[in-house]
Amino acid sequence: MTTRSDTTTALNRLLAEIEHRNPAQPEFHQAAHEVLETLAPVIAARPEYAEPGLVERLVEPERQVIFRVPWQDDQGRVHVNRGFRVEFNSALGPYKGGLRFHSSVNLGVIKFLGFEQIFKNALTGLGIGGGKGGSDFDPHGRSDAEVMRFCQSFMTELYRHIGEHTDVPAGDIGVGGREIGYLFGQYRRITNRWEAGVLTGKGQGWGGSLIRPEATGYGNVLFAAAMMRERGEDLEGQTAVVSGSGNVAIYTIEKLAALGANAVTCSDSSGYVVDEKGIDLDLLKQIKEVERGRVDAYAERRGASARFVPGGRVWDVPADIALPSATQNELNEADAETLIRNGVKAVSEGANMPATPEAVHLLQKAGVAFGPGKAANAGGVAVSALEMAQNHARTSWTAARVEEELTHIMNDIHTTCHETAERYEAPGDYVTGANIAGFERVADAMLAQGVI
Ligand code: NDP
Ligand code: 2IT
Repeated sequence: MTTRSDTTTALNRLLAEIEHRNPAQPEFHQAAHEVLETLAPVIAARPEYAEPGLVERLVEPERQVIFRVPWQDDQGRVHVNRGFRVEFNSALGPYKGGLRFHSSVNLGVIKFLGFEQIFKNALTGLGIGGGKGGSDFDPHGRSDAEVMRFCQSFMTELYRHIGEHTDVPAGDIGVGGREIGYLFGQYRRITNRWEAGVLTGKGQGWGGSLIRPEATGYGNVLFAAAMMRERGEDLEGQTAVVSGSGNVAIYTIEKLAALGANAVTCSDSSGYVVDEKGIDLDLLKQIKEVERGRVDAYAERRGASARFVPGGRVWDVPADIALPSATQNELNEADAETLIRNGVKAVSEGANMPATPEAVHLLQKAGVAFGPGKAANAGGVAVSALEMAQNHARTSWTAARVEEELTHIMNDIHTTCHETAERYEAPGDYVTGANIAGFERVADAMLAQGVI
């Protein structure tokens, strides 16, 4: 019989091996620690999960592709970026996950994101495996023509690795509707196939699903609302701090307003804006989605209620709930202390791994409801899977239908995480609930499919 302490010892040995075999990948180590540290109770309780090699297979990607992406800027200069696609696990369905274009991208970052994606996608219950890709290309300040040439070069290699039944990329940081359009065009040109289901986040009118742009932010607010309900409260009248000002942040702010809460901040890598009257979404969308500008322009144009704090941290602004929606490790221990001191009730992760392990620990210890990204931000990939379903059936659903499905999926994920945490004697611990529930689904499929 395997005891919990034997299991913990074995998992710790595996974590040391992961660090040794994957040097210089701190984000991947962090993600692996965060998941494996919560699995001992389920592995000890269900002996089939202690099968040698199961967890070892789970932490090793099925396939990792790294390629050169050469492209020419508007002055004719040649740039060489690096492209990645990590196909992590396909036990539940085709690899599924976004592409990130950001100067900080490297193999370790893509592996952390791909690893998280396995469990997130399992939690949706929609039959999708886990993968992630991207490039260290920085789209800031690049013209549309430069972005198009980059995307075309990127797809000229990526196309041979993806397909509607194989691997289905989508957007992430630096990849939105514009980039998905260029990528899809090049895929169609090279393959001579109208294969709508090969990418998600497509435009309306050529295979995109209504509500996909909104889905991650809307879903995170629905998850936060479910956590608040569990505490006997709702979002009505609550003040929220939101970081980021991209796709996830914008539709988080929109849904908060729809549910009667007030988001008073947004940010980008230059600093943050605090707006006492609440963020004016029309203005923010104009600056970020149309002009591709910086958040200080928001404060300049909004008038007296708003100010820009260069280089500051949104977590200094007092609020009832916090929704980090920019990037990994953007909310540290000191930020968690500030949030707790200011009386925060819930933190729900729109971004992937935005809170450091020390911050998560502090928040949970203080009794703050904490929604981990792999559960709270699963709405985006869930609606991507609904986009694939619509593409397959050559149909498109109404916005109301997609939103109804999204609401159902987010509530279901919340219930699953909540109940799983209770089952493993960690009531209210959504991190443990999400990790174990996602793990059970993937591990069961891997065991059934043999040693591959
Ligand atoms: P966008 O590119 O649309 O927006 C990213 C925002 O975060 C920008 O405001 C950007 O500011 C800011 N940001 C990015 N990197 C940093 C950094 N290193 N430091 C400070 N600010 C930063 O991306 P998304 O909104 O799509 O993604 C945001 C987060 O949500 C990511 O963690 C992503 O993985 C996650 N996510 C996204 C999903 C989706 O469907 N798009 C689904 C699930 C999770 P700046 O422009 O100055 O860089
Ligand atoms: O992190 C994520 O879940 C995403 N970037 C969305 C992935 C997707 O395939 O829609």
